[in-house]
Amino acid sequence: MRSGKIWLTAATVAMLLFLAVGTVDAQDECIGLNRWDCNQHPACETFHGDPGYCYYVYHSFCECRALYGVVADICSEAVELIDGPFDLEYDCGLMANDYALTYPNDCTGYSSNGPDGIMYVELEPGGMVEVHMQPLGTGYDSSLYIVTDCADPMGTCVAGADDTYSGDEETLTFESAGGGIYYIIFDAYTSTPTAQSIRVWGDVAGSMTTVNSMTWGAIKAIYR
Ligand SMILES: [Ca+2]
Ligand SMILES: [Ca+2]
Repeated sequence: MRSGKIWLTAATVAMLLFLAVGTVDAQDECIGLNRWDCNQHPACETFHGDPGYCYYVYHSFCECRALYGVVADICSEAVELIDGPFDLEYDCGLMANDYALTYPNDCTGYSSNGPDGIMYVELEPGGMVEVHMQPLGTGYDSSLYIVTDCADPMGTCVAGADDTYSGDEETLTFESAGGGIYYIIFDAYTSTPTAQSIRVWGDVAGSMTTVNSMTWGAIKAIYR
């Protein structure tokens, strides 16, 4: 007489795994990962298109995000830049004036009442970011600066550039002595510049977040 045991064949196991994985939201699966397994995890491949990224956020968890290609309107929605070059465009006509320096100041020297777009980096001590900004039309005088607290741009600006005229490129390089989170603000001197595409590009070195191919098992193996 057969017992009441359920015999799991390979096909049954595969089906159970499919059902289990298939019902897990990609975002939930990503958040459950150890930080070392965040980047480019397949859980997110369909979450943000191709490619999808499981993205390490701050010190404690992962989440699915599009890695590049997005300049946010406000700091709380900013996408992080990590090590390596970036090069993208955004439409300044979609941005509002959320952050502004006043004249005079020690950051860019000038006011920045134009519509602003935001990205951020989290740097290790000694980490660096190089940023360029170029309007792809006329009637836009760029203002480029980096702050640690978006609620106080004037008081927390660590680097800024408004050295050129309308239509020209602004360039900024910043090295963080102690590390931390830095918001890069792409702004304009004029409060109502001509709506147009803005190209922003540069390079990051020494980001706290890296595309890391090392698995948790490999890390544990180091200490065995
Ligand atoms: Ca502004
Ligand atoms: Ca804005």
